Amino acid sequence: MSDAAVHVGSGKIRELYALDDDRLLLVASDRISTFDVVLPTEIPDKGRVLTGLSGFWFARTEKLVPNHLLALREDGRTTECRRLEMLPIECVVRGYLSGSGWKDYRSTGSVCGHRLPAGLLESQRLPEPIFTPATKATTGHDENIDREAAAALVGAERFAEVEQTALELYAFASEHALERGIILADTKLEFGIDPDGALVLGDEAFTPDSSRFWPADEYQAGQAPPSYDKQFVRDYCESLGWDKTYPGPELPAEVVEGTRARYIEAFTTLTGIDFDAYLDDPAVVLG
Ligand code: Q0Z
Repeated sequence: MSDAAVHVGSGKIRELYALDDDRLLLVASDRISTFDVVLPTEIPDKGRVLTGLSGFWFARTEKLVPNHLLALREDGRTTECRRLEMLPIECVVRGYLSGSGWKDYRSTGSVCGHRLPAGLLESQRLPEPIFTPATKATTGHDENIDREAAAALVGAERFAEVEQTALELYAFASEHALERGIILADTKLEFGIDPDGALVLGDEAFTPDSSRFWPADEYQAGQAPPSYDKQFVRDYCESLGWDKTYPGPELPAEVVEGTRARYIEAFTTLTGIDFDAYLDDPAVVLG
């Protein structure tokens, strides 16, 4: 990384640096979280898999919406990006009923103001994908909000634009994934505005950390599907009887190796690109 880069933000998994007034570096670590706790053991190459996947999706969706990607660095885990004015909402699209969407549906019959048919099961595919914005919580969990609340935060015109764009992006990526045996149950997108006022896709895109990936061949409505990437970690943590509060447990080598293999399998399955080719030259995902 450039010596001049100034650290400007930390997520649980990623770090953000400013290169100059117009450019940021987004660095994906190999940290992994489960049940909202970052574990003390890393998954080698996880940050490279997620960076490569985001780059792949950015390159393939740039006709739908411009994005912040400027370049992938040789380390495979660092994205150079345009610095944007980020919108103050998380742009979630759900094609299936899971997580907070399922919880909200069970208690109210609606998700973010979308009235849904009665009798839906956990994990069931929705009649059509829905845009379910959330506020960005500085601590704790994002809070689902309805379209009126989201429009109040970004303006009615911008709201209509991000809703339409997020639904188009989800349709594209979920169809691509399903053709390769992966259900993209839902996803969280973040958008910003460039100096010309144009909407730009930022952050990460359609990674297993920003989306629920489910193996299509094991999918069944009415049960919580296994996570494509984190199931070994969850199963191991459940087997310990850990109370899911900090600190989390160390992972044994076989759980680390199995999980690493799943991340790399997701990369290869979705991109059709050999992961070693990505390590050799990260720009292969942009072609
Ligand atoms: C992304 C985040 C991370 C902590 C700000 N292109 C952009 N322009 C302006 N701001 C951002 C971006 Cl991506 C931006 N985040 C999320 C990422 C660590 C927080 F790596 N915050």
